[in-house]
Amino acid sequence: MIKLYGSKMTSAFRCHLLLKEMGVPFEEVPIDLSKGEHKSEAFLKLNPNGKVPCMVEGDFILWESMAINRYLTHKYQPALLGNSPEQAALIDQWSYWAILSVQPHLFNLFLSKEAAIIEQSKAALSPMHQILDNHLAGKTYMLGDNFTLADINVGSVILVNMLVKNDISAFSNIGQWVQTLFARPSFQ
Ligand SMILES: N[C@@H](CCC(=O)N[C@@H](CS)C(=O)NCC(=O)O)C(=O)O
Repeated sequence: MIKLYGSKMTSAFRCHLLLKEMGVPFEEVPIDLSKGEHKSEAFLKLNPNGKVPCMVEGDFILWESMAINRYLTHKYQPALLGNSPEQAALIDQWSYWAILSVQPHLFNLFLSKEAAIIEQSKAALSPMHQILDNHLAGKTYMLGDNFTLADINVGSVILVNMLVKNDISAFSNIGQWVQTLFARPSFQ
């Protein structure tokens, strides 16, 4: 049985979403960050970075949420990686974009109390949301008609806007896509 360390309120969220989407059974191992459980000796043996998520399947240990999601998809539902090398590459492109370019600014909105940092992050996010909104025009999902791992990986980042109460209602294509995602049992 797969063990997933980290709660849904962390970067483990996208791994939870994917496992639910694929219907793969797993055990959620809560790691209380407020109690420093991610820095415990036992957890550092699994992930020396002291961060969640971490996945353990048998004697295979994997950390970094995007790597975990790619592994799980490849193993359990490769159709979610699209139907060509090009589609798989586009899934990677959007996944890296979301976690490397977008997420740091959303984390700033979540963690920072400094008005200047918050304003800078909001200003940086706006053109990125515009890029995504333009991309989603006329599409149901990130890659077109079919739901793929890109929807989970990018969706899990974009939904942080709701958590930090960053208004993205001006981006109507993103809004429509988010509603489509929310209709899926895994996202519910
Ligand atoms: N790039 C990593 C980020 C992991 C990460 O930053 N996790 C946070 C929770 S969202 C964490 O464990 N923070 C604890 C710490 O940094 O001490 C991933 O996507 O897995």
